[in-house]
Amino acid sequence: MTVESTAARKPRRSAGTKSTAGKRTAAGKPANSEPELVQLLTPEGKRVKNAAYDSYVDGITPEELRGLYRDMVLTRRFDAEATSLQRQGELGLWASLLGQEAAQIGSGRATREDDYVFPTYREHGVAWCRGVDPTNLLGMFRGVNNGGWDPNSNNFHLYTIVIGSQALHATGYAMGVAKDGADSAVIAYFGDGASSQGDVNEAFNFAAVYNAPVVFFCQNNQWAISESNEKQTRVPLYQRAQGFGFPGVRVDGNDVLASLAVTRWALERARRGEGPALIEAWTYRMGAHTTSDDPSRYRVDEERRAWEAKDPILRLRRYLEAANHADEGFFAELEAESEALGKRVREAVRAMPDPDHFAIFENVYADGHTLVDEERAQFAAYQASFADAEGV
Ligand SMILES: Cc1ncc(C[n+]2csc(CCOP(=O)(O)OP(=O)(O)O)c2C)c(N)n1
Ligand SMILES: [Mg+2]
Repeated sequence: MTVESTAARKPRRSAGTKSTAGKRTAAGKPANSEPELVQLLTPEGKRVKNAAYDSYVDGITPEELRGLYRDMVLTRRFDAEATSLQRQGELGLWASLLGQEAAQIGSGRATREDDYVFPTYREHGVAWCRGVDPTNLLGMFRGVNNGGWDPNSNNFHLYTIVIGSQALHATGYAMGVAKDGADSAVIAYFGDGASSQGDVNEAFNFAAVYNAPVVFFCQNNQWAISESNEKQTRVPLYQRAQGFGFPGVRVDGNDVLASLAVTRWALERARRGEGPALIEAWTYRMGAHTTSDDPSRYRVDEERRAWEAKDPILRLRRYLEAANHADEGFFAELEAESEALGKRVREAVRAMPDPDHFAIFENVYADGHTLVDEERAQFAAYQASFADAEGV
């Protein structure tokens, strides 16, 4: 549903489950009870114990923790630059990841080089972890290419706009991985809104029945454009997995350490042949859906403010400082690195050449196709007609 169709409605006040208060779910729990949220770092930056997931991050070094912090800061900086570039008319559109850095960096850093990632369109942090140059993410949003990178160079598939379809691609790919006898895993990213798509539910079922080594990583950022997640589901999303026959976990998606631990758990069990898992990363889209959206038309500021207090970057910084894992020099250097990244991104975007008119016909079929040849010829004739007009 688009923003236009909901604009007349009153903004809702919170993301609770008030309408079902007092009722009980099929599982027998009160519908308004808080589902268990895996958290290793509180918003205040305190490390809390978790018997089930601590072992996945036990050996993490101060250097690795600083690395996660650096990843999140640089990703946020890149994202802010891209938003500004859109406002300056350099990009046609941008889908910001602001607020979702921990979910993406934690899960992205859990992947192994030979794993394969199927993103949606907002996974700039995961792309960063996979080694995709951030400037490559911008070509499609500038309208100068149809993707921007070779998916097989980093095992990071192209951005997918058709909501939820990549869950099926990932599952099919994972079934192939299993048939090859490889021990790599696949991870599919999608949103809370996508969870309502048939494709995602079909993917869940195929993955379960074929025991495919795929992790479904749902970033529940509370909104699907202007539609709140109350409109997507009557049960917490992670509980859907149970009905398909695989485990589901809700993780604090603003906690990078917890996101890393839970994704490692899910990927490792997939690699061992134990099948799919669903991770619901509980997070918040701090910005607009895209630069074409105006969230003030459908949500209230106090909701955003409540999530600001749970900022993923701030909480890791508090932890690093309290544990003496990072000094002023580290933060100053990172600031300089962010500035340099911003400059590089701005310069790269402005220097992007316009595409060759005929590039659209490439990469449709591996070996070409007569229909595409025909269309190319028609397009060439159309282009040539302008040359005639100019000559008159
Ligand atoms: C099949 C399909 N239906 C509708 C759309 C229009 N659309 C684009 S983004 C979006 C909302 C997606 O929300 P969610 O899955 O929560 O992801 P988020 O944008 O919040 O990351 C919709 C409905 C689309 N791109 N594809
Ligand atoms: Mg969403």
